[in-house]
Amino acid sequence: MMQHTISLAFQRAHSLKITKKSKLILLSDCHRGNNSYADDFSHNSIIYEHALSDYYQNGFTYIELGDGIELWENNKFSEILASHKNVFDLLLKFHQRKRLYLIWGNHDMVFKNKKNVSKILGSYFNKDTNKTEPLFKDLNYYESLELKIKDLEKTIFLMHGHQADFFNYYCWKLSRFLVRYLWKPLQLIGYNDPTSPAKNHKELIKVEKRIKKWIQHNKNQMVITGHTHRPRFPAPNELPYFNDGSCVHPKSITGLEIVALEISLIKWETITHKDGTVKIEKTIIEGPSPLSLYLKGEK
Ligand SMILES: [Mn+2]
Repeated sequence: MMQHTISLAFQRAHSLKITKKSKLILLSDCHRGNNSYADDFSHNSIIYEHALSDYYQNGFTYIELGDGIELWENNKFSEILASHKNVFDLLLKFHQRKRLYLIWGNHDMVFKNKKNVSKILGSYFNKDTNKTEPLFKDLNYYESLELKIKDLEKTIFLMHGHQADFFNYYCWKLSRFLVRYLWKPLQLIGYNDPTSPAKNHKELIKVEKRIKKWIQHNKNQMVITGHTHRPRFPAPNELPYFNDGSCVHPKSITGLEIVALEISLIKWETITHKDGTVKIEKTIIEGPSPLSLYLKGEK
């Protein structure tokens, strides 16, 4: 059944042409919250903001593979916006320069409905001026994207990944209810949500297996997702399933960069130097590997 759900996401994918000159950064699973005890993003927000501003200055296009905004634990976007204003200002700059592509995940699945996108993100109430002011105007939210490279038949398919996760795709409203009223309070005393692949290893393996099975049945289609929070970077002879990890690792964020048609898995973290200074630094964990290695063979 989930094989069909993945296929639907593939059919509905919005296509995006990329060239040798394109510079893309793929991040996901930020789960930006309201800075409360349950806001998993807040401890990494400084690292994230630095990385994002570096990508902005270097001309990158930002693609977020879902679960960017934590709308399960929070009812009010205004509180999330106020908690992470600098980050949203940066995202707005990407949007204004047409370098922002957002994909919805299970935690922000309300954006599947276009009306909710403009209702929640289109404007905000500015307390300083006492007026409602525009925010993300004409913003699109996608279920999936397909990156197309000139002269290459094969493409790269991007989605959040909960399309391979029955409970989190079809029962997301029940999941949201349980997170809000059961798992969030239980998180305080150390219990983790058993239905979340990000918090449960068995669920994670099941999701990865279903995506790999879909790849096998779909002519070795290259797929990039988030959702499980586990970074994946296959060797060219393995099934082409990539995962960008998340922005809520305990002390770092991970992502996938595509530059000059090569892909790398990168990590941004704070590093303490011998003289006691702390710096935010980027390391390349895997790659860069030419995309063409993963896009070989018949279509
Ligand atoms: Mn997710």
